[in-house]
Amino acid sequence: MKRVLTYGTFDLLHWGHIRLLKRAKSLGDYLVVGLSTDGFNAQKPGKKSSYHVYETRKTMLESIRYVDLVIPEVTWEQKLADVKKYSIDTVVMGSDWEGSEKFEYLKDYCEVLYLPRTEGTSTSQIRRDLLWEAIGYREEEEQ
Ligand code: C2G
Repeated sequence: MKRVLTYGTFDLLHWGHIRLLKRAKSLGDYLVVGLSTDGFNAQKPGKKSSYHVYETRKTMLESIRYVDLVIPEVTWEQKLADVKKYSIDTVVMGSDWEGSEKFEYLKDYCEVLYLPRTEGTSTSQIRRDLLWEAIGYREEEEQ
């Protein structure tokens, strides 16, 4: 039983998230997702507060066929404890995390893999697109 672990906020769940989870699961038999809590997100530099609260994001992730367990991510430092507690063989992240010291140190304890990000989509892109659409809509209304 090969066990895989990944982390993220997974807000406004989109195709990039689903592809990451699908590829992560294909690397093993059991996928654990460390889901950033609202409090932890508040500590991430430059991260807006998520649209969906933790419980909503957790419920959405648990409904995805590739996900076997969702655990809270409350600190940057919990990863090694998670790897040991859940007997993780492989930690997987998107390539935007490639080489990050937040993950590289885990290589002494398990495999660490970075998978190419899905281009053209992101939570912030979705937010921007919806905002512009709303602005455009309002301009049409005022004309
Ligand atoms: N991702 C992706 N393609 C996208 C967007 C995201 O492959 N277009 C991947 C990210 O690389 C990450 C995962 O999907 O591996 C979750 O993305 P986020 O929710 O944005 O996670 P992030 O805010 O980077 O939090 O301790 C690690 C952090 O919790 C990761």
